[in-house]
Amino acid sequence: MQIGRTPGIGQREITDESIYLNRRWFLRAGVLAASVAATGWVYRKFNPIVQGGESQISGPPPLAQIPVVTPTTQAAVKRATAGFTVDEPRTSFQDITHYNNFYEFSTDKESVADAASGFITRPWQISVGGLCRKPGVFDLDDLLKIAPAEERVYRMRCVEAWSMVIPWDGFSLSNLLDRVQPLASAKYVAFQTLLDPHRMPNENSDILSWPYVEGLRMDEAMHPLTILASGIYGRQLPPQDGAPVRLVVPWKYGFKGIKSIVRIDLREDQPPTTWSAAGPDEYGFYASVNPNVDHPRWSQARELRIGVGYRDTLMFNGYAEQVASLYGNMDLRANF
Ligand SMILES: Nc1nc2c(c(=O)[nH]1)N[C@H]1C(S)=C(S)[C@@H](COP(=O)(O)O)O[C@H]1N2
Ligand SMILES: [Mo]
Repeated sequence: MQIGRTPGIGQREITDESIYLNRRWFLRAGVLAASVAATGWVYRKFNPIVQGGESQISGPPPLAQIPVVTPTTQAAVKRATAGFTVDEPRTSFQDITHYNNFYEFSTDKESVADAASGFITRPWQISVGGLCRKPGVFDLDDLLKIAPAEERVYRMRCVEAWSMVIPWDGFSLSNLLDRVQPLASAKYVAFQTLLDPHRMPNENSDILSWPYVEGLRMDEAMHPLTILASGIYGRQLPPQDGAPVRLVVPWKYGFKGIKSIVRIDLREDQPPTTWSAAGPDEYGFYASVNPNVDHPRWSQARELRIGVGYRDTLMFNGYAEQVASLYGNMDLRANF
């Protein structure tokens, strides 16, 4: 790891989703204006061979079919996608893929990449079941087709007080959950990593109990910020980062982001989680990033941003605006 190194990737390369969206709306508004002002001219200019009759090349849709862009719809889009990207330098691909926690392979962060390099993740299946109308076993390729992958640039804050900014590719977990049609009795979602000591050598040890398991409350699981990630920087997720599919919940400590998922279950009761079973006084079920609630052995007020330096930790890791309402009447100290 190169702590304190100047960030390899500068501000210039950060795409601000809100700018992107505004640009898209602007382009649509432009099409609208052009079709009002000069429909015939625009299309004749770009499709010069089309001269009357039934065109093979379709012209502009009738005005009535073009959604009218109002300030209200722009605001709705902004609200829905708030938090999908962050205006902070992205951690380098090298650091994201060579400073990892994945205890099934190694407890030494800088050795995980090597230890996991031969991990084969095809074929791969994920079973989704429990309290739902349409349980199923998904082949990886079918699962990845449930929704198009989007880039989500999230802060990642490990409970150990280091952090990164990672451009994930993935889609909201809600897409998958909607597909299996949860029953009203489903209040929690449980996740499980592969159990295969031949392929995950540390599963032969008892440093943790295996398989690694995690869980979310249903509303947390359905929140648009919660994603299943299958890529980083537009490339397939490397084994050390949780190939082929892992969970990312950006307002919670990194250990909630369970890797190499094989099973998802909807249930009525709060599921057990690996780290809170290993250290119930140190790691809670909720594990929302909170600078005001220290870990028993260290402060959570600050963090080391890998490749950048120390900085203050933000409430809900900077996603308070999006998620604080999920915890309106909860004591965050008791439910750490
Ligand atoms: N199955 C599994 N998932 C896991 C872990 C693990 O050891 N096993 N470590 C967690 C921890 S503590 C963190 S901080 C993140 C690290 O993700 P990264 O290595 O991709 O940065 O993965 C989480 N998911
Ligand atoms: Mo972590």
